[in-house]
Amino acid sequence: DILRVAVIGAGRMGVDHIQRIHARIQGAEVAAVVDVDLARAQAAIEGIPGAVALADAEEALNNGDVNAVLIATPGFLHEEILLKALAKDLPILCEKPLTPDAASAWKIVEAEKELGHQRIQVGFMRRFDAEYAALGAMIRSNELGELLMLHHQHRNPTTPPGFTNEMLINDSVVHEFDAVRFFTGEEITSVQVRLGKATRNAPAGQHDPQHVLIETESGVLADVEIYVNARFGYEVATQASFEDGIVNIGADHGPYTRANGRWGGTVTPGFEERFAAAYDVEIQAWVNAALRNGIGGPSAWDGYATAACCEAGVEAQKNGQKVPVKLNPKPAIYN
Ligand code: ISE
Repeated sequence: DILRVAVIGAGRMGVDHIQRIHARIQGAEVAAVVDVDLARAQAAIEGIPGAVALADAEEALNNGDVNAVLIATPGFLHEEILLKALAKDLPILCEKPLTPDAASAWKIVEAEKELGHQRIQVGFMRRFDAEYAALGAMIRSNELGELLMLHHQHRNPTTPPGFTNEMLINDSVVHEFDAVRFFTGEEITSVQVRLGKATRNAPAGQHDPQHVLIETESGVLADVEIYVNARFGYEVATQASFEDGIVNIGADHGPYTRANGRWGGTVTPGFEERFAAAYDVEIQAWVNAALRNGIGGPSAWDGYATAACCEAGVEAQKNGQKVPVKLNPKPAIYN
């Protein structure tokens, strides 16, 4: 059996996944690439035998050669494609965010509930990063006692054109919402955002950096520095404070070199490089599970719960208050 994947969206992440599926993933091939800009879709299938370039997602879903979908369009376009792909009962890998707000994400959860089984895996790739997985295991083992606090740094060198102030929450901090839920195994109960002194390097309309304070059901506090025009490169790191110790992940990585009067390593340029291995493991897990009619990672419920956090976060950006996160009851298919 083989997954014949239609990749919807030939932007930065779509192209990265197309290359990954073509070169490294077992059990899957790129069957179609869709982009509103057909030339971009054509460029993306170059060197991939048997793949077609299309300008319309529906055409790809109706193509008899396609039996799975990877959605890599901007988040606000996900809902429509998700509903169409679910109606065809296709395995779906949907890049984050599932959708940008709770009401639209809940529609997706309801459609999947109606279908009666899980078909959507959401692209929270950090769960597949080796250090994230190791910290998750330490938390669950209780070897350092209870986890008390999480401190996250999330820094990007720059943002693409059209990256709005809301997208600092919806596209960037959405990863920390998922990470906090993944680490604690709890839902998030409130989000607060503080806007402090801003960099001169942010484009008009974006306040950067921002400080986000997250609280979970048991009272674990997690703070996030989201800083998306940090210039120097890309960094995603976490420090976890336990009753009996402190654990750091993600900040620096070898090789560290001493030479010519200097010591140190190299700065990672972007998320594709930082999470290259995690993306490979993520997509392979999806393919393996999809071939057995399941999902191999975060679910539409995780997409919905984080969308509710994003909605609270965007409100909190505006009013500076601690905004509660309210979730609908979890449907049984997610237990
Ligand atoms: C981007 O969309 C991602 O998903 C990256 O992981 C994140 O670091 C970045 O801030 C987002 O814009």
